[in-house]
Amino acid sequence: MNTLPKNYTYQEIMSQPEIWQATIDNNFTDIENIRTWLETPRENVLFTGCGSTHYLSLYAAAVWQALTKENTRGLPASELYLFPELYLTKTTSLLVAISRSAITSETLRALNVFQDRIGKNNIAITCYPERQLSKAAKHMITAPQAAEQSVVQTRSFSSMAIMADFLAGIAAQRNDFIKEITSLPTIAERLINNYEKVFERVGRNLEVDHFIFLGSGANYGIACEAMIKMKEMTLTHSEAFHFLEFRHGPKAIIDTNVVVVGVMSDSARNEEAAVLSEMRELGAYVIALDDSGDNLNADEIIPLHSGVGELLRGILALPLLQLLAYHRALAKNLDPDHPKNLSSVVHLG
Ligand code: F1P
Repeated sequence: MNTLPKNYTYQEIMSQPEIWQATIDNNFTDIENIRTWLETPRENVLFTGCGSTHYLSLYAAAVWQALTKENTRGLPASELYLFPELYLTKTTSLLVAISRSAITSETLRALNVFQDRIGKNNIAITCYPERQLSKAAKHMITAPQAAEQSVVQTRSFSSMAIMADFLAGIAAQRNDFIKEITSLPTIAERLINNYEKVFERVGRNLEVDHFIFLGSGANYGIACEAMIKMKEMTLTHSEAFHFLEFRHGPKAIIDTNVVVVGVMSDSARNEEAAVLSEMRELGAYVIALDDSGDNLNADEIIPLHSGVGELLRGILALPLLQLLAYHRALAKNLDPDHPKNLSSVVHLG
């Protein structure tokens, strides 16, 4: 182990395959019990969190709606407790509150407002089963082993995403989807072994000073998470967009100092590939994470060869996008465990 860097973040990123497996082993035998939590009919479903877990809520809500066909949205916890009338409806029937720490003030307040105004079903997804959010929620699904020492969420984010996908698979009675989730640890191990060097090389190139992460559909939440990892760990300007939205103005910043990373879907692959090709022609350094990797105009093509559907591809991209930020942090002599200005939890008075 003495070959590993001394910081926590690297070890936590690299441990994701085994931590995902532990998360699956600890939770995926509980299907029948969890099925009793998911009362029907459900009409409007909300996912919420803060920072990384807000972005996780965007991803999880997209997966839930794609599988269940229920009207589902993800939103920041601050929005839910400060402007409940904008988000709660007469038929809102479930809140899933996501928080690594289970003590973020905004998320606790959002759950409280939901329970007061809706009084319906709610589930916490977290790494700390013994803390406030877990105790206040009606149900919880947890991954204690995924918690980090680092301020930066890496394996906790991806493990909580796996638990959210598991819930969606149960809600939609999609055992095939749940089975696909169980294949993720082995695929991630292969991808990390095969491609860490690519993301280390790009991360260490300090002539780059701007990162753009593109993701559409369920991958937009993943693109947002990659963006915040780059910001938190490396203090570099980074942004996330839906693929085709990037053409509508933001592409003005494209130049040879910009890296564009695309997390590709199947549904919109052709349109997404066209955006990446255009940005490369404008001078950007383009990285495409795609299942086949065929016929793409990019500087780096990462064929995931996952064999899983597009709703799970973003989780497989996460360790590599975390490594991109991690290696850039080291190249900039920054401490990835303790990002400037940040703490692990935001407590409000
Ligand atoms: C939420 C959060 C993190 C962020 C930072 C501060 O934490 O905003 O997303 O990266 O660590 O806290 P949590 O509610 O998921 O514990």
